[in-house]
Parts: sequence; structure tokens; C-alpha cells
Amino acid sequence: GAEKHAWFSRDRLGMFIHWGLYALGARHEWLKNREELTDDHYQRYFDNFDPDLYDPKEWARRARLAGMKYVVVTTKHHEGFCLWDSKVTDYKATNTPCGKDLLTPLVEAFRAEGLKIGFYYSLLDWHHPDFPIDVHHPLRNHPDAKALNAGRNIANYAAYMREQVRELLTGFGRIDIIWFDFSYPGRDYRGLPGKGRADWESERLVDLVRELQPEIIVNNRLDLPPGNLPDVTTPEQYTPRVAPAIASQGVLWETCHTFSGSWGYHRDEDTWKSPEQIIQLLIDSVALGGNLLMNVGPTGRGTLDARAISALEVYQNWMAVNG
Ligand code: FUL
Repeated sequence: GAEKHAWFSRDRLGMFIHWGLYALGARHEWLKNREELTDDHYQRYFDNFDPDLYDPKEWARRARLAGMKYVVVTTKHHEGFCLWDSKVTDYKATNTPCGKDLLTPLVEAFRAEGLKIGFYYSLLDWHHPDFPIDVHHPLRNHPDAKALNAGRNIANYAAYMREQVRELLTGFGRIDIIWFDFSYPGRDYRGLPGKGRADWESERLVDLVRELQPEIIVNNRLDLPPGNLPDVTTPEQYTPRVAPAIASQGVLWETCHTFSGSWGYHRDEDTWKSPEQIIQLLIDSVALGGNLLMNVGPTGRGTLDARAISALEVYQNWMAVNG
């Protein structure tokens, strides 16, 4: 798809948005997993989710001013919570105190600023009752893990993902990118088994995506079999020094980075990149023929905090001179 996806190589810079219940925990989007929190415990974030200052027009305006030409937003991250009014789950924004679909106004706001729309969709799901409690799950060390895992059937979960992807790709107009995350096939560094294409039924999922949105860009984290190429490969938190080998087969590449460390809002992090680092990331990826997807993690109240705004303004000021 070089022709079909020419816009992507031309547009170069995008905004990644990680926003979900974990914004309330304000200490990394993996908190449920890292801290081995139960559903009962995690429920406090759902019960208090009420982003009263949510203003996606402001996010979109800031993205445009920063020179960003597309957005990729977490419609559902690993915690399983959905920003839209999905018909196949109750675990969604409409059922929290917020009581609204948060995705539609975001899509409208970014389109109105002229940005293209990408949906991030997590393959992992630490809430779905059919997602197996494997060695990587938040409940892995729970005393009843074995009993809780009994009867879980990942085929049901794969069907659920197809339903959700169908909703996402039919209910919001033209979608330019779908960003699945992630596969960990084979065995990990501890020799523990992972999950991959057989679990997600990746090829079936991708066939559905391509049928519903023929122009869409599909990323590489589905563990597709050799020969079934993704449209873009997505190095994370590093910028390659040479273009990834797969680029020779026509696969685009996009590196994603955070302005600090975690992707979700993290109140106490003090690892924010300097203006020099922020500019260098852009120059390096563009110079090598890649794209850059820079992340913001909005707060639980729906705002970009002062540090995120300053980081975006680094691009804004640079674009004013060099853009
Ligand atoms: C990773 C995820 O586990 C992180 O939370 C984040 O979404 C990043 C972009 O991809 O694999």
C-alpha cells in the first residue's frame, strides 16, 4: 500500500493518547497488573470515573498547533475499559458517573482540526471473563487463580474482539489507523508461554478490518504469519538507527515515545524529556524515513497537565519556525 498510505509518510507526526480508568490511579497504565489488583479493588476507579474537565477540542487544538497530523487513541487498553458505548460489554464510560460516550466527541474534535483518526485496541484484556488468567495476568498469584481460570475460553474473547472492532470500524466514520497491542508469542525470557495469533485469531481479525475499512493502516502487533504483512511496524521507546529491515518489503514504520516514562497519566514521575530530546526524537525519526507518535496521558479529570502542555509547546514553537 505505498500509494494508498502516502498520507502517512507525508504527515510524519502523530499524537498518541492513553486514557482510561488508570488515569485515576495516576501511577502507570499497568497498575492493575503490576500491583496484582483484583477486579473488586480496581472497581474504585470505575465508580469514580468522572472527567468533568474533558474537552477534546482543546486536546485537538493543541495537537494541531504541535504540528501533529493524526491521533491514535486508546479505545480500550489492557484494563479492558471502553471509552465508547460498546454493545457487548458493561465495562464502558457510559456506565460510570461520567455517563457519556467519550470517543465520539474526540473523533469529531480531531477531525475538525484536520487530523486523521487512529484507534488503539488492546488484545490483552484484564477484565474480560474469558481472558485466561495466565502467568502475565493481574490475578496470576491470586489464591483462587486456578478456580477463577476454570472454564475461561479464549475463543469467546476472540469473538468479542471481532464484535468490538466491528463497532469501532462502523460507528465512527472513516478510520485511518488501527493499532492492536500486543502479542507475546512463544516463550518469554523466563520460559513462560505467551499469546499470539492463534489466541487472537489474528488473520480473521485482520480480514474483518480490511473488509470494513479497506484504506486503513494496520500495525504489526498481531503476530500475523509470515506473508501476511502489516502496513506499519511500531518500535516502542526507541528510534532505530537504520530503517527496520521490513521497510524493504514496503512496510512503513512509526516509533512511539512518551514525554516522560509511562503512557498513562503518572502524577509523580520526574523523568520528563528535555526540549532538546523532544526535538531530537522528531528529527531522528523523520531523517530516517519514519513516523513519530508522541504520547500524552490525560488526567482523570480529562485535562492535559502542565508538563504535557509544555512538551507539546516545544513542538509548537519549533514548528512555528521550521514546520
Ligand atoms: C505497550 C503497552 O503495554 C503499553 O502500556 C503501551 O500501550 C505501549 C504503547 O504499548 O506494549
